Amino acid sequence: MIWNPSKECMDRDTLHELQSARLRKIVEHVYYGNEYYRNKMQEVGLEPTDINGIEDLSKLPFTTYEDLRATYPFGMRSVPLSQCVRLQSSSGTTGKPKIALYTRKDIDIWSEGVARSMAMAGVTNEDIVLVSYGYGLFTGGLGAHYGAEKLGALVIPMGTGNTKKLIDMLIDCKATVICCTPSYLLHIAEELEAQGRVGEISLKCSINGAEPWSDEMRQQIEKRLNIKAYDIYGLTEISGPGVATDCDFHKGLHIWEDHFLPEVINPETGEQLPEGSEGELVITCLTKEGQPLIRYRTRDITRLEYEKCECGRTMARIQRFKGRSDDMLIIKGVNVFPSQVEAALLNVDGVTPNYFMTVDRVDNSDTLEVAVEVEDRFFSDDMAELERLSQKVKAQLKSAIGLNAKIRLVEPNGLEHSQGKTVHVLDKRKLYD
Ligand code: DLL
Repeated sequence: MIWNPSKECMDRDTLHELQSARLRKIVEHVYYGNEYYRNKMQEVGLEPTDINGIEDLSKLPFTTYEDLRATYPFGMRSVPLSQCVRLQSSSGTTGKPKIALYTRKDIDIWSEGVARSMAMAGVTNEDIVLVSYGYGLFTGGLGAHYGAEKLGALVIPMGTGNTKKLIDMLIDCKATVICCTPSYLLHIAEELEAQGRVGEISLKCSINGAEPWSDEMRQQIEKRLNIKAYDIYGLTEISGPGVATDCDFHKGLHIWEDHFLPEVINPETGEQLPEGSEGELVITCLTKEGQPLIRYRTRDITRLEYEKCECGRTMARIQRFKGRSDDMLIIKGVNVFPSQVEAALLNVDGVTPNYFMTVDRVDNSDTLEVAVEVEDRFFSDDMAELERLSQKVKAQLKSAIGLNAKIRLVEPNGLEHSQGKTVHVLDKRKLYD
């Protein structure tokens, strides 16, 4: 089903006119509403009147995570806080999280994007949608929740953390749609298989995202649960889930271009690349009020396909992600920067900040092991002493990155100390096709 055909199937010339008009308006909005943006534009000698349409997009400076950090917590907003009704956030490189602020209209736009995405997967007001993304600061739970409610579906705000209870709710309440990360859904499938209860579910489809996954993983989910699985993409800074989703044809994720203007750049030079090239996805918010970002560098590497899709939609399609242009890892759906691990270790007396992370996927569940060097003066044969140190490191990491890591203490200087760039991460998962 197409939720908003007049927009989703718009002819591209009309779409470009709409995007140009919206770009002019949003540039004016941030210029007069946000001092930081005004300064950034003035530094490159730009006035809002220099932007006539999308052909002028590349004149505008990029927005990066560093800008969010420099203005933390509220300095990227373009309206007074009294007009904002929601804050969400996700992790940043060290210390400061990325914050997103929303007005009531922004929540509506966000919900519209998710509603379009869910409708694309065939969700209607007849459906019972179990949301098992995290609720709270993470955008997954509330984003999927509001989108499903907008469609009029019955929402079960399950959240994460209790697979046994989830399975009972899934079966007893006859949920027809499940929203969660793809790796968690495979874990649920395994549990259902172990309990011999796959035949008892009423699911018809799943809407999975928040982490990279391969086509092979989609096929596995579909086969094991006998459902259709759809890919949903988004990021906190731009709003959350529902920036783009794939349709029945699975030939890329349609991005809602009337709200989010995409371009692809060379991550090294920042140069805008011609249509169809692979590079870093950059998104400009065209309609947001609270904290619209201009030319935000997502760090996600992909390619855009502009040809009209067999489903009838004209909106460009994001092709399978090929990786990131920074070192962010997504472990159990949680964004983790290696630098956060280093910063956390600096808070523990007895270990050095040298570490080595090994990420793997065992039985469809992500695992993280962190090897940490014990300082010379703390190294001993006393196992109880070392166990206490290990627990301290574990707790510190849990509070820094929100994950339970397996800690492996190694002897002083037991890890590689490179003269050049030390490699701190081994990711054994096969995340990208
Ligand atoms: O992960 C928002 C979201 C929630 C999307 C639920 C989909 C479902 P962040 O925590 O800010 O937001 O992480 C954003 O996650 O830049 C990508 O690198 C990655 N990501 C999100 N969805 C996908 C996907 C949410 N479908 C970062 N495929 C993004 C691959 C994805 N990567």
